[in-house]
Amino acid sequence: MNKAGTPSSAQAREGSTGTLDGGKLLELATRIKIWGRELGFQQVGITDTELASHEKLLQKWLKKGFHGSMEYMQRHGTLRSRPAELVPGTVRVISARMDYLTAEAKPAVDLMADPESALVSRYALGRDYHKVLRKRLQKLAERISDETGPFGYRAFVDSAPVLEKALAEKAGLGWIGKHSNLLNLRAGSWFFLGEIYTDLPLPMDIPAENHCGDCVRCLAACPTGAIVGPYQVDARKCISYLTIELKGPIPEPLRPLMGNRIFGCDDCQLVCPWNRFAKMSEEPDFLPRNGLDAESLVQIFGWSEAEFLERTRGSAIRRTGYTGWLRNVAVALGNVDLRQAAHPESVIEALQKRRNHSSDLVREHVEWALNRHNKA
Ligand code: B12
Ligand code: SF4
Ligand code: SF4
Repeated sequence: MNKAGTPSSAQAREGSTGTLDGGKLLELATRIKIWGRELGFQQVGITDTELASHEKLLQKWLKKGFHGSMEYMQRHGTLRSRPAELVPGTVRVISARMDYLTAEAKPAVDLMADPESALVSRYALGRDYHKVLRKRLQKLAERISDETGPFGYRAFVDSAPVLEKALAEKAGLGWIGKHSNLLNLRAGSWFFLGEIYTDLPLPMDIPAENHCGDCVRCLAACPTGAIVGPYQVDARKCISYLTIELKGPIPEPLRPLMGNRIFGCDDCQLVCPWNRFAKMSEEPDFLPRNGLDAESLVQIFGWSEAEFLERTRGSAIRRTGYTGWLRNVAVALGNVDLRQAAHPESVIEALQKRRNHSSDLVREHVEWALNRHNKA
């Protein structure tokens, strides 16, 4: 999800307060957490920059090629695992999480049971989280500087080479589960992460403990077997990667396993027992937009590029691009079981209408889908 280039766009101020004593820093850390909640974060924690063990695991992951075509995951060398190399002077990281599941969205399980409907992952139904969290982190940094005077900081939300989950785990926000998402004892895993790198030597929080125990539900539930071992996701098999990050054709053996998941995937989180404790977000920005939680595949396959751009304005879905979107929907249409479909003829018609699309990518996926229905 991170298309980070250089860490340039975050607001920055050089210099530091320098003279805060231990008592004042403790008081400041407490207030930062209160301000964070006032700004809509459910939890804020603080940690240092030491990530040596995670660095090794990241390197192993890269060596196995699990990042696939996400070249940005290896582009930055050790910057991702060494915060002070990315932003010189950083000694602490303020990590924050924000819940995104809303009660208003049509439940994912209902959409899964109806293969003619489009299943968009929960995180992408509302406004693009990068923008939402980044703005709030910026406000948090401004509140800190109102109190302390100018200090060195940079705010990130999946916008630079940052090991967000490892930092959040160390800052006590939750543990990295076997599905590799961060999850929390009282809040499950339906939340985003963002962080502020700072030169303020704030007191640190206690890292969260792992509570996965013997559970392997997420590994068993993954439709494509992308969780190749506990804590290890081979992104090349992950539906989230296939529908969002991958720009070319989706490998054919994986297509039938994708069902109606057209943007991202939530299966490993849906089965996680800790998500029973997930709290609903009251953040208006995360409310489903433009009916994206309840569209039919046939309907959205008919969208023109202008409609696609209109309906996904301000949404993370823009990331996949119009042809990527059509590619994904074509696969989902190919996966509809026509014997159980309420409108089997409209599925075939929709695909046939796209047979001559100008993009090779779209045409190839449409042919594949028609082939599955013996209509090629
Ligand atoms: C690349 C990426 C992806 C890739 C790869 C996923 C991955 N696991 O790395 C793809 C496209 C598949 C993806 C998918 C999703 N992503 Co994503 N993604 C990222 C990104 C940009 C980097 C993650 C990263 O550093 N990967 C590198 C690998 C090495 O990390 P890792 O798999 O977590 O491995 C760690 C541990 O598992 C452990 N480990 C690794 N191997 C081993 C082996 C053993 C034996 C052990 C014990 C431990 C261990 O150490 C590693 C280092 O800490 C982050 C944002 C960021 N900058 O951090 C968002 C981020 C992780 N994604 C996020 C989300 C929401 C998702 C999806 C849920 C979206 C969706 N619904 O489709 C899915 C979830 C899929 C999944 N099960 O991971 C959120 C997660 C929030 C949370 N609660 O954790 C993040 C943090 C973005 C954000 N700012 O909120 N994502
Ligand atoms: S997001 Fe879906 S495909 Fe990816 S690891 Fe989780 S269950 Fe598997
Ligand atoms: S499903 Fe089970 S193993 Fe997977 S993250 Fe949740 S608790 Fe851990």
